[in-house]
Amino acid sequence: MKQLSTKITDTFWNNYRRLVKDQLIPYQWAVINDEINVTIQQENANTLNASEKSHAIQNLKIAAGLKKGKFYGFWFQDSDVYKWLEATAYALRYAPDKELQNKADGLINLIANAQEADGYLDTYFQLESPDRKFKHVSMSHELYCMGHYIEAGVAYYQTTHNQQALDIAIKMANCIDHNFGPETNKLHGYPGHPELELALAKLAEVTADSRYTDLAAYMIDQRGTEPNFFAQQALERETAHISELFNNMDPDPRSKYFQNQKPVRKMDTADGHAVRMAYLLTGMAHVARQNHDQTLIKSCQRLWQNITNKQMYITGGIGSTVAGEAFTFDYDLPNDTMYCETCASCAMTFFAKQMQELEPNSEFTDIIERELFNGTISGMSLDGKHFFYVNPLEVNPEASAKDPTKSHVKVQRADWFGCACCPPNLARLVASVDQYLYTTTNNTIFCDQFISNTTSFDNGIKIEQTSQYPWSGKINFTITATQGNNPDIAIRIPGWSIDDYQIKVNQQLITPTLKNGYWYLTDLPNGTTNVVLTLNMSVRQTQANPLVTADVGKVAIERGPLVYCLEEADNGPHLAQFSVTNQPNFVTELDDTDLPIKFIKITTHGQKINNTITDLYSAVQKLATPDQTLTFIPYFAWANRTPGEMQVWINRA
Ligand code: FUB
Ligand code: ZN
Repeated sequence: MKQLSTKITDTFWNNYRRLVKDQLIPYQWAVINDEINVTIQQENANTLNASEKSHAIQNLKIAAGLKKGKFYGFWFQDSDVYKWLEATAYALRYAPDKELQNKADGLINLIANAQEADGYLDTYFQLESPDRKFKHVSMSHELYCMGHYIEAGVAYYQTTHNQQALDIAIKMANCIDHNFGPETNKLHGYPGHPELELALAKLAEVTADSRYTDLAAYMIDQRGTEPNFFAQQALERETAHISELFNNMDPDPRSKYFQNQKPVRKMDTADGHAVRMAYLLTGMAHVARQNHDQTLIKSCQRLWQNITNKQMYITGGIGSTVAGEAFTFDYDLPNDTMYCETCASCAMTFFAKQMQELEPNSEFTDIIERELFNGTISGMSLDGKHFFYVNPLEVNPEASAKDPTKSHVKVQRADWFGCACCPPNLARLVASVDQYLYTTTNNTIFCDQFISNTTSFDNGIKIEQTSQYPWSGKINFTITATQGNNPDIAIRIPGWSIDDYQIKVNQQLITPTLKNGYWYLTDLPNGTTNVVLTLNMSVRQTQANPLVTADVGKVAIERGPLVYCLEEADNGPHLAQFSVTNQPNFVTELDDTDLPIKFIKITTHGQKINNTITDLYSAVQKLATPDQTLTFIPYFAWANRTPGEMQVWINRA
């Protein structure tokens, strides 16, 4: 069974999709074409200097022989262009735009001209280092960039039937297949930054050519084996005294950073660079499904459990440290030094979707919801013009300014970044959010997300979903069936409402039973069936496992799918001195400030330490904690007003 067409009618998501189409896509186009002056932010005090402009399209023009000049910018910047193209492909589905499509067609033509005859395309190596192609794959990002093109080419072809877009992708994949693989005359390598694997799995589906799945499967299993490919290439460089741009950034070849410490099937914990890990897992889950590979599925499940039960922030963020933008160890979830890259939350969404496709279960779609409504969209300002790379759960502006270990924790979103991976990643996710609403199997349609839409399926089923989600928990489903032999309709009951929800079918209250977190409507008759799901939208206080030292004695405030936070703009400074009382009286009301999105804020009475002490240390004494109104706003909406402190986890009185 297939989802044919989806029209999103949702106020909340249509606003984000409009921002992507009307702000982000044109803005990024101007950036990659060097048409506007933007302030390009350096990621943190220790990284490469920010570039002053993108030069990404110019690099392609030079590679295509249309311009003279040298390569400029981040060496994996081609991927920015490809992510722009992918986001555009999705946006054109909900907002057809001839002018934009013409731009994208022209870009594809340029990419085709920049691509070499054998299918290779990476402007850094073509322009700077043609004799070093595929010689330093741990850090070169050639396979990462080409993976991003393959994803974009597939998406653009699916939207517009532009054959050239797909042909470039096929030529590229064939080039990689020609160079990498188990045969003795090929490189026994795999990407330093996983991405290609998941792209090849997509290409295999659209071309119905299993060679691409085989190549992805080979790379997945070759990773972490001995003789270690990255170590071999490092030795070759050393022997030939070759030093490259990224030599001094290259971690140990067998390091967890690259997920190259052992074969993936032997991994029990998610380690290393968080985006790399989550992209790798996305590819693994997709390839495991294509190959019916049970042990690979088991590995995905094990690593899924490890991340979501022990290494994920309540916002859906992953990556506990800036050092290597990486996972650290179980339950290590510091709130003010973490990384939680926007890309990592996007990547977790991709991974969760692939897990859901393997075997539908609300544990996956609950996480997609957590990511969609919290850790991903926090990466963009409410006006769609500024972006976070790092998404903290606690911020003190003075610490960010003066503590070098917190220089990556920004208080305000940036115009753009030297390493601009995050904004276009978010753009492609938001523009393709319709792909996360349903999962179909042979006999069941799973309603995964509560985002108002009208969707038709290839067996004559039409589902119209309407709600004021995430503000209201009442969701209406109007299901129309015409062909008989109708599938089951399974509706997710979110984990946060599992103890209190109500379902009415054609106005009749029913007593539901759940399977894997879904309620099944069976024996669907032809005609129209109305289902109303009512979820419990009471404000929740959530605690973390006591092994999370950063959160001991603290609570987070949640309502529906949203995580809330305290901001200085509402509450004044020194948020660490605030606490929620034992019996808070939560009140929800519409925020009346003139921010571009209207949201529900939460207030309650709480306490704040009355700090009358002047000594740094003094004998213990009970400090007065007068009542104080606490105001919480949705986490995604923080940092849209005067910069100040922010905190998700708050003391319990
Ligand atoms: O290496 C390419 C991208 O740059 C990664 O995905 C991000 O984490 C950033 O390091
Ligand atoms: Zn990123």
